[in-house]
Amino acid sequence: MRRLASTLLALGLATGPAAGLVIVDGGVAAAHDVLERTSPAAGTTVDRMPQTVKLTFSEEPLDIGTQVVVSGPGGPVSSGAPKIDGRDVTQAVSPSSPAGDYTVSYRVTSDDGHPVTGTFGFHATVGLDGSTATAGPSVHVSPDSAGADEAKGSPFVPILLTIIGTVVLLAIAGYLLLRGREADQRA
Ligand SMILES: [Cu+2]
Repeated sequence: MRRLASTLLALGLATGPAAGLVIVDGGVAAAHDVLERTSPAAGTTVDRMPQTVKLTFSEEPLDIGTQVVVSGPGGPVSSGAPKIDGRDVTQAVSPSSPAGDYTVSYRVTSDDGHPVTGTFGFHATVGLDGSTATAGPSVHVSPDSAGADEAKGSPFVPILLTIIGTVVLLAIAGYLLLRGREADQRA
């Protein structure tokens, strides 16, 4: 009985804060600015390298610590600081940006104060410098880049974890109650 009680205590200590954290995290995630769309769109091929890369978020990001790094076959091509205009964050690129595969890594400050980061890729068939490249299977889009998926998936996992945690604790409480009754009957 004593061992069981200490097990329960350990379990409570382990799951309690985790469950609390999960609930807090779930609530906060709803206020997060989520990347809604980009131009060029993630994983697509554009005929011509655009002069700017645009990211549109679900809400207006704060004008703090905004970073958009556009990297092409020859390295980073971001030109100047990113501009926030409402929900849009625009990053200009160098006029000598070549054709090829591009990766865009961004970091904005959500209006709830949290950083929102991610990466996406696209392919430019013709560069701003006039060079050309062939789109192949080399356009990589990282799985965490799709902001929409993140928004859909995140609320369910915390809820599921909370349910599992509650069920486990109820089962242990029920077991302890039964054990207590048996002990009473024996006494
Ligand atoms: Cu947040």
